[in-house]
Amino acid sequence: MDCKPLTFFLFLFFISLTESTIYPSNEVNLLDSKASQGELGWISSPSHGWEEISGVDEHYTPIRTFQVCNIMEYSQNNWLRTNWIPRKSAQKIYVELKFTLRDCNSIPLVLGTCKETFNLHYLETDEDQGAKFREHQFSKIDTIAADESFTQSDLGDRILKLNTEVREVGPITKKGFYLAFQDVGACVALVSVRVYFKKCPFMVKNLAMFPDTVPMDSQSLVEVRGSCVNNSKEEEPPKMYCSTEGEWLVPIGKCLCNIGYEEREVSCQACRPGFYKASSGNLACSKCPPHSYAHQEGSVHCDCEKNYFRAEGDPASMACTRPPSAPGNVISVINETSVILDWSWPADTGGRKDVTFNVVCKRCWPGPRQCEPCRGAVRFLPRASGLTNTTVTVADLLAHTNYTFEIEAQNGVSSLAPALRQFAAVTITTNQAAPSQVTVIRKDRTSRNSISLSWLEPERPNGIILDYEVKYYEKQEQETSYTILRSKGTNVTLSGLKPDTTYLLQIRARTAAGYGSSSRKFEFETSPDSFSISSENSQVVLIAISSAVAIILLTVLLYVVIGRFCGSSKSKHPDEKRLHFGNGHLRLPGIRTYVDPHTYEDPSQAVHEFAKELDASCIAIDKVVGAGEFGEVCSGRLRLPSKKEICVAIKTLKTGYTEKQRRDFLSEASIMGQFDHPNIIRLEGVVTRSKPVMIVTEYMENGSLDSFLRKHDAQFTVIQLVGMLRGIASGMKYLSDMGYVHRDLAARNILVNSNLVCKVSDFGLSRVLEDDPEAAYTTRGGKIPIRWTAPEAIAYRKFTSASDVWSYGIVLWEVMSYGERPYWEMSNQDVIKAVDEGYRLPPPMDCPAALYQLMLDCWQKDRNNRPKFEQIVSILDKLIRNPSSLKITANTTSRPANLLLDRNSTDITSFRTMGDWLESVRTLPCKEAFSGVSYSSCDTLAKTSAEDFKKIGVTIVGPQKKVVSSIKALETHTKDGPVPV
Ligand code: ACK
Repeated sequence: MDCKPLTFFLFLFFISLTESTIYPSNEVNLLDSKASQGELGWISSPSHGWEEISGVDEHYTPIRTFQVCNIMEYSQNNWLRTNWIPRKSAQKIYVELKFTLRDCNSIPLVLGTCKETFNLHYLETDEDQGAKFREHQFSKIDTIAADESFTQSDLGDRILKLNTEVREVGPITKKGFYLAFQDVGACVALVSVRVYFKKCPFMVKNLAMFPDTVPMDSQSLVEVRGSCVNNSKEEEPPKMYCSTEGEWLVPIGKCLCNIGYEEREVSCQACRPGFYKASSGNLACSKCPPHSYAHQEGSVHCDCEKNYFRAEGDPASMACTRPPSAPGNVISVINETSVILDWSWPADTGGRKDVTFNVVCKRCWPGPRQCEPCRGAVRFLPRASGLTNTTVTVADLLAHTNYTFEIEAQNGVSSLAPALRQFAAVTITTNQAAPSQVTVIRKDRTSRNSISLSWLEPERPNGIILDYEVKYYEKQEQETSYTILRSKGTNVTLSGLKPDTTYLLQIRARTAAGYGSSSRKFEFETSPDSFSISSENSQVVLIAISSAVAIILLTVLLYVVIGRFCGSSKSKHPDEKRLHFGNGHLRLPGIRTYVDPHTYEDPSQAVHEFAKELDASCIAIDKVVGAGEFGEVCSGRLRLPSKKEICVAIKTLKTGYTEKQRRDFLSEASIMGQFDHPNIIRLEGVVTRSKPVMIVTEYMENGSLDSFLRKHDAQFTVIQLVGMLRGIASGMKYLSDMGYVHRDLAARNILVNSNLVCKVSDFGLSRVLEDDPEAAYTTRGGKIPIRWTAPEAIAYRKFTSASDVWSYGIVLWEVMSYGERPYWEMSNQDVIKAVDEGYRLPPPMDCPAALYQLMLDCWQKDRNNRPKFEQIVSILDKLIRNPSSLKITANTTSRPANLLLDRNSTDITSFRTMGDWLESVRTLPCKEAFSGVSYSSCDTLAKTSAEDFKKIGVTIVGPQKKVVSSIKALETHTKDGPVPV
């Protein structure tokens, strides 16, 4: 029977069953029969055995198959040998056979011996042996049986079952090999033969590249080191194992993308512009944070925009930041020598949270850049720098001193941008403050009846210490009765004490600002009374006592004689004034001192201590006479129960006042209420318990002295004027004795009553700063009535009774010139400059030389050389008693006399007579009158430029004109006779 039709069928069915020819990536084909387009050219032996048949698959791709079906004959041994297959790098090969096999039972009338298997053989050789084929050289790999065979009915159903068998062969050591298929009587169609070996294919794992790797033939794995992809680096050496099955196993270690690169599709790619990557790792690149940029690819960081910075330690992911703006709204609350500074958070923190504040303290003087860092023990609470809160307390400043505080907000980038740093500044002037405590007291000597003590000045005197108050009492008396001593020095002897007694003692210092707090109580004991006389030494003791008595008597006698001889009525300790108090009350009258209401914790307590509370129903307001800083000033009447009605001036506090305004307003009463003198305006009382709050004083019919004099120009006799001046000096003496420094003594602050009695007025703590329209801000920030103020008070706020004396000299000038404005229209700056250079106001017209001399004495640069008020009073008294002394005038020409006098070249004190004075002035060359500007004649002075006038401190047009006109007058009068100065 011809078997061709059968093979035909086999083939027909076969093609429809062809599988896809996509192989796993880890399989490398050495032979694939399906891939062959033409004849395979395998050797078939015998030639009528295996037969090569061509066909097409479902895609019409030609394929080659071999089949054999010699089942009708006995003893079949048909061989089919492949071509030589190079081994390449294979160690173990795989043979995949696809075939169909006919079920012997399904074939009717089989004549031979039908088989359902065939054999697979191989032969290794180093070279192709061509057509030479010898069966015995081949080694059998296996007998191949079909898993699925087909029957005739399958053919009818057109279903053929394709078998796939795979056999491993190895290790192969020679360069190539052959495969051979031995048929021993089966009906088989070899549809495809594929020979391949396995490998672990190239792979990128964890950014490491692993090359193609052929596994070992044995069971062992091949360890393969990976290499990092471009732009990455090993974090841990990357490795993998290649299994015999061509699979990568157990990846270990990894590579990380370099900084500036991110992992993208198993490679490391540069960050795009606008992105950065600061650390290696497999993170993605990040977008540049605010206020930064990265123009380049592969950026490892973003640069900050202009004026933005990154502090050390700022992460690259943080926005660039800038220094904060200045703190705002600085508020200072001054309490004597401490100040609480408070400010608000800067409007712009620069984008950071680490904002802190630094406070710099500078002590300032007038003039440009006249500040220097605060030295000494200025204390900042909690500290000066690194403040996290918006407040600081600065303590232990000097009293009456100008300070500037610079508050800078800082953040982490401030140090990188010094040019952008900003600060807020506040200038303050400390108040006067009482001295600090006396802390060190030493016992120098003790006897039965006395103790000598000395002590150290308080650490912070806060001014000139006027005296010390020493208070002592017997310990057992429990302070019900005590004695007070005053001492100008820092030592004292307590005498008249009881022997063998314990005393307690406290000391406190006093300045113009009042008393400081008392020292702690020190305990001292007098020596015991050891003079008990025994019988055997009574004689010795008697002699000793008689000698002692004799010595004492002699001493007393000497003291009296010397005292008489010197004509001195002074006590042994002129500085000490002793007051005795019993049950806490004043026993003997002594010197009272002014108490600064500020030293009271509660200022309203001070008002009620020094001022009487009046019932508003006792006051009748008549009319408004003027306006003050706090409200209207009215005239009216006060009728107290069982007292005569009197005229009063009533100062009111306008409604809507703040607590501070109320305090400041009433502080005037607290001060005025402490004074009792005919030349000090008398306080009648205050109304604080009903509104409006009022201060009631005696009524002064003629109002303030300056306007009164202007109203009555040239209407008084010199004696009348001197009488007024004497009153003012007397009032001022009283104030200075009380330890009160007025600071704003000026004719406008003197009131005149109907009897022409002048009284000093205008007290109060803030008045000098706020109330006086004449007060001007100095460069140091304080407000000072420049024209009336002594240079040292302007320059460094040294306000003392001596500076009040300077002001008194100006009042003297105002009085003698009938209310002329001191220094006319010169600017404050020019006044300061001129006075500093030694120029002084000239004598007013018709001013008695003695009074002008007194003015000049009051205007001595060295305040120690100025007369005391006590001396002024006595000089004026002498002038009043001797009116002829007032006849010598300092000039005789008409007013105004506008030239300032140079004290260096014109000494008025040398003019004993009017003739002297006139002669001196007549011969005084202009260049001497104007030191610093050289003039050959008064002619040229009249033509002098403004620039030259500046040199002598005259800068504004008004005074310059006046000066020039006076110079012209000077020329004229020099020729004619009388000379204005
Ligand atoms: O120059 P005068 O009339 O006098 O205008 C002012 C005004 O009030 C504002 O201070 C006047 N004045 C102040 N105190 C008194 C007083 N005790 N007696 C009379 N007038 C006074 C001052």
